[in-house]
Order: sequence, then C-alpha cells, then structure tokens
Amino acid sequence: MDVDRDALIWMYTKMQTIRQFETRVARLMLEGKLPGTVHLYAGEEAVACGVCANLGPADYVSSTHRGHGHLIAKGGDLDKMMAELFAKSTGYCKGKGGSMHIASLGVGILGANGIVGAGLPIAVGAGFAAKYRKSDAVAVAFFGDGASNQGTFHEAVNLAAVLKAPVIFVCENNGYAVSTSQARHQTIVDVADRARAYGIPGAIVDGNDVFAVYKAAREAIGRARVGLGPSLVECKTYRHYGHSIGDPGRYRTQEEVDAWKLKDPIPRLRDRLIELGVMSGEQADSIDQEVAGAIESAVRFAEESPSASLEALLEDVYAPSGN
Ligand SMILES: Cc1ncc(C[n+]2csc(CCOP(=O)(O)OP(=O)(O)O)c2C)c(N)n1
Ligand SMILES: [Mg+2]
Repeated sequence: MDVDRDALIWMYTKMQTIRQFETRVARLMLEGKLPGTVHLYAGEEAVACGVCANLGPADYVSSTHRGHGHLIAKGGDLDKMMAELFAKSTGYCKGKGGSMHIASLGVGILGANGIVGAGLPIAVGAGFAAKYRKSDAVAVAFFGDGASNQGTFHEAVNLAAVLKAPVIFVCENNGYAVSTSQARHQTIVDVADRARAYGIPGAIVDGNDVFAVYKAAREAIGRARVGLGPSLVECKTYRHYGHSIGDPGRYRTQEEVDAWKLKDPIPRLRDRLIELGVMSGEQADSIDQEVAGAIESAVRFAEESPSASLEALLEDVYAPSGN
C-alpha cells in the first residue's frame, strides 16, 4: 500500500506506546496507586493510530471513557496523562479530572468523556466551526457500538450531514457495551448501516488491521477536507481487558478472548513491517525499549509530582470573564 515509511513507523511506535501505557496503568491500578477507575484500550490500538496518522495538529478529536489511546495517538503528552491518572497537580486537568476527563485544546483533544455518546455532538460543533472559519481542519468523533444507540449519535450524524460538516464518525465496535453483547443491544450487525439513514458514506473495516483503518480513514478525512461532508467508519475490534478495572468478564468466553488475541493488531503490524522490509526485528525491539523508557519516565514524573491541591478545587469551574 502507498503509505510512506515514516507513517508506518509512527503507527507502530504509537500502538506500542498505547499498549505499554495501558499495561503499566493496569498494574498501577492493581497496586492501588491510582484513584478511581480506568477503561483500558489495549487491543483497539489500530483504530486510534490508523485514524490519527491522517490528522494534523489543527484537527480535532473527541474521545470516550476509553480514551487513553485516542489521546496518545493525537499527540497527548505521556507525563501529563500519567500525572492526571495519579491525581497530581501536573496532570492535564491539574489532577482533578482523572482518566475520563483529559482534554488539551492545544493538541486538538476535545476531551475524553464519561458520558456515553457525549463526544459526537462536540465533534460536530468543532467541525462546523472549522468550516465556518474556512479552515481545512476536520473533527473525528470516536465512539463505541453501545454509543451508537444514544440519541446523541443520531442527532450528531444527522446535523453533520445537513451542515456538510467535516466530521468523521469512527465507531469502535468491540462487540460489547459493558457486559451487554452487540446482539443483545441492537438488531443490526453493522453500525455502518446507520450511515445510509443520514445519506452519508459508511465503511466497515477490520479494526485490528491498521492498514485497513488507515486507508478507510484517509478516504473519509480526505472527503471531509475538501468539503464533501461527513462519513462513518466502523472498525470491528475487541478489548483485551474487562470493561473497566475489576470487571470479571463473565459475559465473554475464554475461547472468544483467545481467538481475538490471535488477531492482536500489534504483532500483526510488526510482522508485516518486517516482511515488507520497513524495519528489522532489532529495530522493532529498540522502538519497544524506547517506549518502555518513556512510560517509566512518565510514571516517575507522576510519582514525584505534588498531589492535586484542595485550594485548587474551585478553580477552573467557570471560564475567565471579560473575553
Ligand atoms: C449516558 C450514559 N449512559 C450509561 C453510562 C454507563 N456506561 C459507561 S460505558 C458504557 C458502555 C459503552 O459501550 P460502548 O459505547 O460500546 O463503549 P466501550 O465501553 O465498548 O468502549 C455504559 C453503558 C454512561 N457512562 N453514560
Ligand atoms: Mg463497545
């Protein structure tokens, strides 16, 4: 496929970063070092990375409760993310938001979001604003199969279609909404079918194949940039961990989990890049080690940072007045 070498290496590195971040966060949670809970993205890395490889700093993403991967792929800083998870004042939201409320307008991250389906209308607003200002920026809304049943999904897709807003709706269909399988929460198999109801293109891709995601996203983002309006891209994927930390996962069989782990997007990409001669096994190992160093340094930064302060509790509640 016509993807340049730098983009391929970028995608491998980011996918590896997300996986190691999530693995480390799972351990920190089990050690009792992080307050609250986390929803881990491991297994779904090809979606965030295949999409964000087509975005620039001026573009926007709106995220979900399972947001670490989107934020890392969009350029989120590991130190500030880790510090936010540790509830430290050096975190993205000064330690007051935690995993589900990380936002950084500076890198186009409109926010992780604890409310299922809430990111979609936000992305439509950002996309419409970009169009209104005559910039060629686009907005991507990541959302789950469960979120596709929310009213916000239907309202957002309809409005984006009517406004021809540059928005790409990326459904991460991991087959479950908490413990409810897709077959029990909707009668359709493909969420992409819903695109037709709003007169926009709908594509279905293997969400564990970063090449497929990249290609579908490139087409949808390209259309949006030249004024052709929104698209929906459905990526079929799977989460390796439970819904959140502490989920015993009794609603899934071990056979199902094992079968999906055989389709793990990261070894798949690694093997393919070695086969294509894009990198050697040694180069891949050295990327993995570099990533491990960055994750450990983020943990150290977070551990050594001061805790969120009680005095700051009521700061940042209202926007500054006057402008
Ligand atoms: C409006 C709203 N309803 C219910 C919940 C509780 N809840 C949290 S995550 C979730 C399931 C989301 O499923 P999906 O959109 O498929 O995302 P996934 O967790 O699979 O990534 C639910 C019902 C919520 N946070 N917000
Ligand atoms: Mg889901």
